[in-house]
Amino acid sequence: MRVLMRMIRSAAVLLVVAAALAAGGVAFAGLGQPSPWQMGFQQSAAPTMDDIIWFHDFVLWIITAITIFVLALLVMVIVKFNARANPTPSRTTHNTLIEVAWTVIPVVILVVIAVPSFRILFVQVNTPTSDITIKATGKQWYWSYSYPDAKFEFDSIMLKENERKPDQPRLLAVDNEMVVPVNKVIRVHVIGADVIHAFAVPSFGVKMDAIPGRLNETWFKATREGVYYGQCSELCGKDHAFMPIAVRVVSEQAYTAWVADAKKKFARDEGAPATTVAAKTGAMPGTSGGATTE
Ligand SMILES: [Cu+2]
Repeated sequence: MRVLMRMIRSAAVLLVVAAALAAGGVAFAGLGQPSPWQMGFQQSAAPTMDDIIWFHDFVLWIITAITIFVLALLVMVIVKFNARANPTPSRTTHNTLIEVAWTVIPVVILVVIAVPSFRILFVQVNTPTSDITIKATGKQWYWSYSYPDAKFEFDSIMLKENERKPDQPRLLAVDNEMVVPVNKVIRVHVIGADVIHAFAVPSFGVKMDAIPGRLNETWFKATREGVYYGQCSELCGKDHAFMPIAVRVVSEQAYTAWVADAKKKFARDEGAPATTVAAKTGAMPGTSGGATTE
């Protein structure tokens, strides 16, 4: 009995510590990038991610309640029905009421989880009328962004240690960020040029496979200006960890100015091949050429 009490006491202490850490995690969570000692998600900057965070917290409450309930039942069985406390066990084998209850209640719980889950899934899958379309192409090992309406395309390569400014995060900052205006629906067409990659930006709640020969679509609406980082999220070869995604969300005016600039900066001869950086990526850390597929 004393052992049991000690176990319950240490479980309670653990719960309090976990709750304190979880509450602190909200403060630790970075905007657009991970932060030291972060618990939970990165801060949301899009309605889709608000939904995901809400759903995560909602399911966490349900799981916690179920876990505590099952633990209480186990403790009850251990205490009340051990050989010493209950030397002559009952021979009962059926109880209709309990059997109906333990079938119906889990079904009700699953329905309660399924309804908001499907609602969020439908919102994610159906792109609303979009303001801008951008095509993100995953390549070994960098991303290319094409703005078909403005007719330019550019490559986005991770900055090496000596190229990075002090305020830019390691292994996430890139030379040319994808730029989008704030509060606009951005439709992202995602495709792979060589192997399967995945376009993922945690703060926007976006993750979509980039598959060669298949055009996938996702969308986001960034509601706060800033720089948001993501990473390729499909093992795609040896430099999988070195092809980050950086999205800069700016005001509408700043976006228009950037597009005008980018049209000149990324202008190219229509006859030239789509990508001209194959040689440049050869200089990535530890790269000596040779394709790896996953
Ligand atoms: Cu990749």
